[in-house]
Amino acid sequence: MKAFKSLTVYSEKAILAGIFTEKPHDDDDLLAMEELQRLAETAGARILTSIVQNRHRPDSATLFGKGKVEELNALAQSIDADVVIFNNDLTPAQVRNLEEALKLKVIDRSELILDIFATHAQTRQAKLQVELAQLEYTLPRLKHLWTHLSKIEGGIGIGQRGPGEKQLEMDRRIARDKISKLKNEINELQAHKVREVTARAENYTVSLIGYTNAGKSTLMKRLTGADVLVQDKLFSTLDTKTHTWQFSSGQKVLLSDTVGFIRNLPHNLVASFHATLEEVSQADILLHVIDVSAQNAEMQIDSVNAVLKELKCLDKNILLVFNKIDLADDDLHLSMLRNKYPEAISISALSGTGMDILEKTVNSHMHGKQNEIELIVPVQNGKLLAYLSEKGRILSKELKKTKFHIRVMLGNRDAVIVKRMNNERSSEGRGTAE
Ligand SMILES: Nc1nc2c(ncn2[C@@H]2O[C@H](COP(=O)(O)OP(=O)(O)OP(=O)(O)O)[C@@H](O)[C@H]2O)c(=O)[nH]1
Ligand SMILES: [Mg+2]
Repeated sequence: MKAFKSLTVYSEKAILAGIFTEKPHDDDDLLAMEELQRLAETAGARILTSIVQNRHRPDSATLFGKGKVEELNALAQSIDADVVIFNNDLTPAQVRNLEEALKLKVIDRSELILDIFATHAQTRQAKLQVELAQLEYTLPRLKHLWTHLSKIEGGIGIGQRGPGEKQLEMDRRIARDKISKLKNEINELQAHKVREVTARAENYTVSLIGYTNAGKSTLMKRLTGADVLVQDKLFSTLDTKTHTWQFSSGQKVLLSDTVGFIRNLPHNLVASFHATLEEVSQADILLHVIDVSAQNAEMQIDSVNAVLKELKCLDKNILLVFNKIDLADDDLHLSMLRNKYPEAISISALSGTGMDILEKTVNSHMHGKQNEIELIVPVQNGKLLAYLSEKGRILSKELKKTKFHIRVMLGNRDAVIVKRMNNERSSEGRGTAE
């Protein structure tokens, strides 16, 4: 795949560009451009300036209108830019047309995010997942890259297959093979991780989720003492790390840190990180960490909920955690958020404020939703015993003659199921409930 252009914008001189389709554009548009700037800075680009256009319908060939492309061209030449980064998603044809018109590298927000993920990936699994996302992103674009090349080579006759076309087929096959290999390898790594976590299944699991830069890793560090990477950059954490969080009562739970979310997260990335995010769907409680000092905290909450919906996690036990309250000097904004989300817990992961309330709330949720049940189960009832160890937290298990005496913590629904399973057996004269 020689036709790949270099993705990285590290130390390149960049112009940020965006199109606002709403007239007049609102604060959210401006905040989106600010976010693009933070993303570009995180990727290491040197931002020279930005250019926006209000246009109800983006141009299908070049996104910007003709006049605006000319203006951008003149601007890029006068300040000697290396790359233009668009906030809007570009079609492969738009990228090609803009690159031809500007004689510059052009990338969109999704590519920029892929670039950041590629440079931040540390673990083998994160690296494989990023590679998968990049390949999935490039596969539909290969056609355009090779058609482009064939034209340069003099075009292809009707019914005749040019070198570009043959190469395209080969590249597609190579890319598809690579994609399925990567998927297999990622699934194997994830299965290994899940086995490790299941081995500790008697523990409760809590996952930290939230918009990128909300302070998840800072909270992880504060609660578990783990030495995790914290920085004022987007997407610092790309893989799940699990550490033990010990309550003041001595009780222990497993706490996982995860990759941050962002609005319009490129679909390829969500799909590629599915394995990592699966841990989120298996957690008993999700702590949704929110940076209340961000002006667009509500949009961030909605974006996180959109990803949770995609992961089918919205019906999970989710606690909202307002973080960075030490920074929230806009009382009005904070009280508006508190009115809207009265159940949220306010903390500062940095200073430690609110850790006791957070611990108490998690603790009461753990027990509030759980039931302690005692059962007498015949050793032959393998199905029920397997169900108990999968769904419950076994507190004690004692074999008396041919029956296990078990005390187990179970959620409401599982408690009903287990009692029914045990009653079915006892009606056959082989088991007894409580
Ligand atoms: N003032 C203040 N800063 C905080 C607080 N919590 C986190 N930060 C800062 O916010 C920035 C991001 O923190 P991280 O913990 O890396 O955020 P994250 O959610 O893990 O971010 P990603 O992994 O990049 O998605 C860092 O500069 C932290 O020092 C807080 O309670 N108060
Ligand atoms: Mg982090």
